[in-house]
Amino acid sequence: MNVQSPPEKLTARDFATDQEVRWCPGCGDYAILKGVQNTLAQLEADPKNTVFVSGIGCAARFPYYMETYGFHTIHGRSPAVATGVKLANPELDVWVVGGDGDMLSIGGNHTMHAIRRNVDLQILLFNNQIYGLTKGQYSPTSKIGTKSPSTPLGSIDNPVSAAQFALGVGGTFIARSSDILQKHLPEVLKRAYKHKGASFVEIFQNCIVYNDGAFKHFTEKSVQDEMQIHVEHGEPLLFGKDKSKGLILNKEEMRLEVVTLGEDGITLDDIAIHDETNRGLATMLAQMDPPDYPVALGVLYAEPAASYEVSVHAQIDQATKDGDKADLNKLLQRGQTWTVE
Ligand SMILES: Cc1ncc(C[n+]2csc(CCOP(=O)(O)OP(=O)(O)O)c2C)c(N)n1
Ligand code: SF4
Repeated sequence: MNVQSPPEKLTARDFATDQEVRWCPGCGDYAILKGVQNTLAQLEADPKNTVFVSGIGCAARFPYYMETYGFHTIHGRSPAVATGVKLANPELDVWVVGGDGDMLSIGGNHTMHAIRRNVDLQILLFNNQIYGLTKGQYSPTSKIGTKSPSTPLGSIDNPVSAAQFALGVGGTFIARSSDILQKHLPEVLKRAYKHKGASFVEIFQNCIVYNDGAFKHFTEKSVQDEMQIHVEHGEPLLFGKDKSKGLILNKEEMRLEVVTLGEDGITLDDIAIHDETNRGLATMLAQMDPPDYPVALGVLYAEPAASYEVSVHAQIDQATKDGDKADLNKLLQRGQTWTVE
């Protein structure tokens, strides 16, 4: 008698390839790679059904290191390739990985359309506020004043906020985490994976060589309690050591305000509750910046909506059922043609 043993559970290591990882020692990308591999193991994902698609950049080397299918495509075009993969094979889990330059500069247009169409992809944007691979030019997320080889006097462009961009183009899932939050990141990625539609996750990532410490004002241990707020649906927006601070909604000015519990008669009842289905609240959270506000991390916004590939296939099925048999000759002869004499 043949006794079938249950399939072995995969571990994070099973999602790692034998490729030599070519990131600088200490790069935040290593921690994100580990976080993604852990997440896939926890989700019991099937490597045969998983695809990583990337453009060009340091972050975009990601598919080489994942023991799954993968495409290393061209700069800024990964959302287009990933959309094609998902449309052709809707049963695949498709992840898109890229840097802030790849996804918001040359690829901004492609990222916008994947998000607004709500293609069922997990889009991971590694934001290091710089171009890493091409040696440290400023990027569309760089802060004003960033001195780089392409801005020796300091950049003068207003930076784009990745999360606000995704919210603005109608994204149905927008979340944020950081390379050093090894527990938080997999939780956010799991939520992204489960969301049907485009899940956009901005991951703050330290480029130790060209922009070291870009996020230390909210990620360093000494300040993280005061400068980070981890939002959770249905929970009060509390932060700080001992959760002694919170956010209230100033309804007259339509903005969030930082308060301290116990001061000026503020109690827990005054604190705003996070509602991840409220796009307005998510936008206010995405706008917050130190030193006046903490940085909001976690799922800022999530809303169920029809996923693009489902709608496309439903439309094709319907048209096939309802329509006449496709006849190319009839189409060509239908009259709207002319002859140049
Ligand atoms: C069409 C085209 N233009 C420019 C480049 C050069 N290039 C390669 S990666 C890159 C930017 C990388 O920065 P980012 O996307 O932020 O990723 P990181 O390297 O920081 O992870 C640029 C400009 C290219 N490869 N192709
Ligand atoms: S240049 Fe920066 S982003 Fe690229 S591998 Fe090195 S540390 Fe990482």
